[in-house]
Amino acid sequence: MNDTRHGGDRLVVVSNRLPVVVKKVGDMWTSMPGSGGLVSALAPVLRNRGGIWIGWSGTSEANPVTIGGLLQEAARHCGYSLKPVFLDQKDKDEFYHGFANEVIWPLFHDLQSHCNFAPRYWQAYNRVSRRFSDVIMQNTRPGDFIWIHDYHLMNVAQELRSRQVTARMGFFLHIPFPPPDIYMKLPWRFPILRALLEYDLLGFQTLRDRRNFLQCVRLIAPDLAITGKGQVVTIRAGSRELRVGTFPIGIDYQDFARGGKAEAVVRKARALHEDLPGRQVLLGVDRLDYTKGICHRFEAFRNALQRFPELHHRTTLVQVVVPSREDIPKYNDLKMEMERLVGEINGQFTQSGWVPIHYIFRSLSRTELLAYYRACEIALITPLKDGMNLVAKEFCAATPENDSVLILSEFAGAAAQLQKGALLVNPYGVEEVAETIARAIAMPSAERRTRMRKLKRFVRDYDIFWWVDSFLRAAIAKDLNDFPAPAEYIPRGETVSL
Ligand code: ADQ
Repeated sequence: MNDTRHGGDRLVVVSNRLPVVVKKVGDMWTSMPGSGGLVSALAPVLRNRGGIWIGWSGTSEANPVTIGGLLQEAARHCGYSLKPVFLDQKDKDEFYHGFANEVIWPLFHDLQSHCNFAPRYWQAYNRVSRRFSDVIMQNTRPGDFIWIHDYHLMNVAQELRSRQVTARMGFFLHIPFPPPDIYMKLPWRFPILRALLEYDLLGFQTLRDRRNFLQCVRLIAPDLAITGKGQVVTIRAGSRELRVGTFPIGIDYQDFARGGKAEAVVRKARALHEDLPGRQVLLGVDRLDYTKGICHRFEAFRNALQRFPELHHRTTLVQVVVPSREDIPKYNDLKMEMERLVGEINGQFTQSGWVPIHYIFRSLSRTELLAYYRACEIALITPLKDGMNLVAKEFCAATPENDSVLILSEFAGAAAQLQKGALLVNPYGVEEVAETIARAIAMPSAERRTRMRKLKRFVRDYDIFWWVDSFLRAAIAKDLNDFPAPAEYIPRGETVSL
């Protein structure tokens, strides 16, 4: 183990992807901010704490020297070091596209019919766990806290323990954990459960996910002692003891609340709404993914337009989709299906001066994203299943209090926290969602305000810093303040955000 520049123990974050991705633009390799919920949540937390983030750079083509140089440069701006794990094309195909995205992702979102249980994917999963473990061993020392994230890396603690690593290790699952009748379909169900039991702390988004996990554990080991109640319980497995908790992830509330009021955002939001005069605008913002329920949402909107003609000209759905995993055929099929539906619905209902669906397929800048949160009156967030869904929380933080409504799937983890202020729907119920859209559009201002106040309070009180502190306290009885920035990481001038 090396890197003993600083005294004290460090926070080491390990995730499949680094918060920056290395990409070729023209002839030049360059680094740019990563996207997705995990990066959005963790980047502000680690900033300027002198810790380490270990992960894949997102390319299997650039050479290690190029990647190393770009990451070193990016690290200067974010206040923690970035250590790359190198994956080759075979790993990318079989581990990332294969085991992660064709086995665990669909199964854990209850979509077993989307799974491909190819045995070579499991071999790749273990091979990549070893590769991550190599980099973790090279960059950590016994006093560090190693915090491993998400479904790509469930086996890593077991691999490290087999190499006698004694550092404390925590794991957080950002996606749902399925109920036993679904989980038990997984051909590698027992080794994965056993591997998870090697962590010192396991964190889930909701009580539902933790309950599902504990039910699966009881099936393989009925005599394990599970004690305690509340946010964190304890499992005793022989001489080992591990804690299992629920830690619903939050956002940097103040940053979104402030950002929503910034002058450039307010200006842009006004311009967006001027293009949609006299309308209540519905907003969907999602990564391209079949779990997000985008096609069901379009069908619900079509149903609303059919059954409530008074909505014509009075509402528009703005659907933003961020490109993601496009080289996986299922995702490309989804894109084509979405585009077909948008064309069909717009063809069916468009009239002079009114187009029902505005469809945007690209990543937005932060200013644009905030402007949409601010400009649109109703967020329509209807995943078929979602670990949490940060977009719901970001909308609540950035939108004005007086005039906004959140329609939220009851199968998003966020529903457990936001149920008192949001209108909850079953995303499979096209008619139910259509009626809820009509109800939201007709909702009086006073009710909107009461609901949105509750939502904002919840998102503010349980923000990303609360999440990190409660995880760290349960894991190592420390919080974020116990990881202060070493002098060389305190930035001079403005912090560049990743
Ligand atoms: P994701 O599936 O990526 O995260 P989500 O929680 O909604 O889903 O996060 C998406 C993030 O991407 C948000 O922070 C959002 O701001 C950003 N984003 C969305 N659209 C964008 C756009 N057009 N341009 C730029 N940025 C955009 C996974 C799990 C979730 C869980 C998170 C965190 O699937 O359930 O909430 O991790 O734990």
